[in-house]
Amino acid sequence: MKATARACANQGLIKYWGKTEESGRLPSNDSISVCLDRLTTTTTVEFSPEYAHDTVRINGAPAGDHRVTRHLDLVRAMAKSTLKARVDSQNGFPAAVGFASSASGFAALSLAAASAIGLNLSQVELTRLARRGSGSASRSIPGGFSELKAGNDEEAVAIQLASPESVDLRTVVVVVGEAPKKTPSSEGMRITTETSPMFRARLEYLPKALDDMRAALRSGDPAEVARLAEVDTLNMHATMLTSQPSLIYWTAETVAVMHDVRAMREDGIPAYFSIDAGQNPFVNVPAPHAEAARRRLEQLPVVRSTFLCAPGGPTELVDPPLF
Ligand code: 2P0
Repeated sequence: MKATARACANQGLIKYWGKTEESGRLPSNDSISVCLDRLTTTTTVEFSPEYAHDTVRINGAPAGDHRVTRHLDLVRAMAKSTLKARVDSQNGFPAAVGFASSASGFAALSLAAASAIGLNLSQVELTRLARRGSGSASRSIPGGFSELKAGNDEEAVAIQLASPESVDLRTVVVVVGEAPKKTPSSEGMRITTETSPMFRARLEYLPKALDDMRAALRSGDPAEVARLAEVDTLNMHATMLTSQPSLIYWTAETVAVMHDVRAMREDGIPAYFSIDAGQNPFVNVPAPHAEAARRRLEQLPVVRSTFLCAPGGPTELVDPPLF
């Protein structure tokens, strides 16, 4: 009863920030993202009567991660099983890049655990399970460019909107710092929804932003996808900045990259920034300009390293197992 799955992390293009219900991780708004092919997590899960309790190792180190155990409880309840599990999870990118891996982590865990315990879930059912581990994980299941719907537990599922190959977009992942964010996403979302006077305005703005992004994906226009993601980044961060207490995920280095990306555009490179809940920006750019954008970013003194990513595929079962 062992299975191994690999999932990509994803970048919010029209971002998810706010829940209508905490325990089921029901998002306040539809969100759209792109999977990042070089930011992957591989996870092996084995259920066995020989295990007296769950054990979890992440990147080789024991992890007392209650979120993982709670997720295993969901899978056991679905399968009507009481078997305990061993979970080993390995990120395919250096921990030092400072990216939270909850999206790729819970996507890989969901598929590996469901398969190991013998549940035969459809892709949509898997997106529902992954969402209950971490909202953004749901979007990593179908891969490519995907959308997580808002709504109740039945409705809040993810679907692929466009295949990885259908939009010629590249993402430069720009590492400017390695410290973990001070306010985790779940807590940050709660603070924003309860206190930001901009949050209601964001909910009013979102339907058109989502429609524009869906149209840009349908027409396969990478520069427009990148531009709309920058617009949405600033909108989401406006709600964070105006929360009480204020959530400022940017550092001076983040802002330096934002300004350089704007200067790049004046120099003819159609690059746009996108920032999730952290200090490290993404720079989205049509594929033919990706190397030029990356070279320029690497010359900035604030930039520690970069990863050039293409759109990634769906979460899949893989071999060999990690143990
Ligand atoms: C996104 N983020 O759309 C946005 C942009 C962060 C900013 O999805 O509480 O870590 O586990 O459901 O999935 C972060 O949300 O939050 C996120 P939980 P998650 O990518």
